[in-house]
Amino acid sequence: MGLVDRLLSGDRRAAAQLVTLMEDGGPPAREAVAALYPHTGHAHIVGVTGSPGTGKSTLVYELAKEFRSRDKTVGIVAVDPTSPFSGGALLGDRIRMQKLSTDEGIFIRSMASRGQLGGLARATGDAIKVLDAFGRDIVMVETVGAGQSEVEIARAAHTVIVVDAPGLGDDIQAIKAGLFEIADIFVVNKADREGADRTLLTLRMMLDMGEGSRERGWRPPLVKTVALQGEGSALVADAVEQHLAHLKESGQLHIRSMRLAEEELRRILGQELLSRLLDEIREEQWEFLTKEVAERELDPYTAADNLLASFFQATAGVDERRGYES
Ligand SMILES: Nc1nc2c(ncn2[C@@H]2O[C@H](COP(=O)(O)OP(=O)(O)OP(=O)(O)O)[C@@H](O)[C@H]2O)c(=O)[nH]1
Ligand SMILES: [Mg+2]
Repeated sequence: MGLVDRLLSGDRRAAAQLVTLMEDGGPPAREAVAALYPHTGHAHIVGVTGSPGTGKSTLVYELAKEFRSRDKTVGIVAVDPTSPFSGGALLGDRIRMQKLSTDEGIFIRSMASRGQLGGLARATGDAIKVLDAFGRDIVMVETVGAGQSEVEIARAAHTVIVVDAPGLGDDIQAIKAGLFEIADIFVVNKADREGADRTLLTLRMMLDMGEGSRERGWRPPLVKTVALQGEGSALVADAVEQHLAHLKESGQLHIRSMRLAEEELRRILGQELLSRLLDEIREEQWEFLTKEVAERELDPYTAADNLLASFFQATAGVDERRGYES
């Protein structure tokens, strides 16, 4: 049986192998995506993002337990799970993950960020497809909300939870970086710490000023949690379910799916075009144009135009030849 068939029959090892395949990318990954894609589109994708160390992993762990108690199966993709900021958290993550992984209804996987152009967003998007096809009801994606590709990953979810916490210095600072706008649910974690109410108030004020709230008819709820004690995680799970219900009832689930499909298609098209174009350019031509630009003989836009023109000429030539053959 092939990997994808094994995945569809519920084989966890196949799921793990497929995620690895997605990390590696290339033609085998594309073939696998083509085979499993018709089986996706059923999971509720939940992005969990926020500044480093706010308690995202701890909350994801608690949410996973909560959803399991509601008879939902859970997949977790943690992107670059430990930032240098919270240092020792990795061990805690490992222990938590181990506890969870004895439950067949939970599948956890962390993604290595490989740093190639667009690679992380692609690999994570494809890993989510694996867990979706695997039949998980909910797929949570944890990413640190710093950097464009992480925000992009979080945005590619049906429901986005932004986790904030007191004691991160400037509260507004903590939720800048484009995070406020993408939140469907705000969690103020570490409510046991001083300053939690002030963090909550700041967020509420920003919401009242009409910032954020990306969809009509949905005001992002603010939920206080002490994830470390599991306090408030049921309320967050409620909010996640309410948001999905809202997306369905308002017809926005369809709109959002269309938007996500379009964004993914654009991203893939851009990468494909670029890599094919770079393949097509002859070494001498590349060196020549680089030198021209460096020496101010040619501006970079005109150089890029030249490259594009010769690329399309070359590919048009290929099509013509094909046309003659057939
Ligand atoms: N006091 C308190 N500490 C918490 C709470 N939730 C998490 N922590 C602690 O905060 C630290 C960071 O928690 P993580 O869950 O690893 O945070 P994270 O956002 O996943 O961190 P990164 O993935 O590294 O960005 C850990 O030491 C947790 O034990 C909470 O509700 N209260
Ligand atoms: Mg984490």
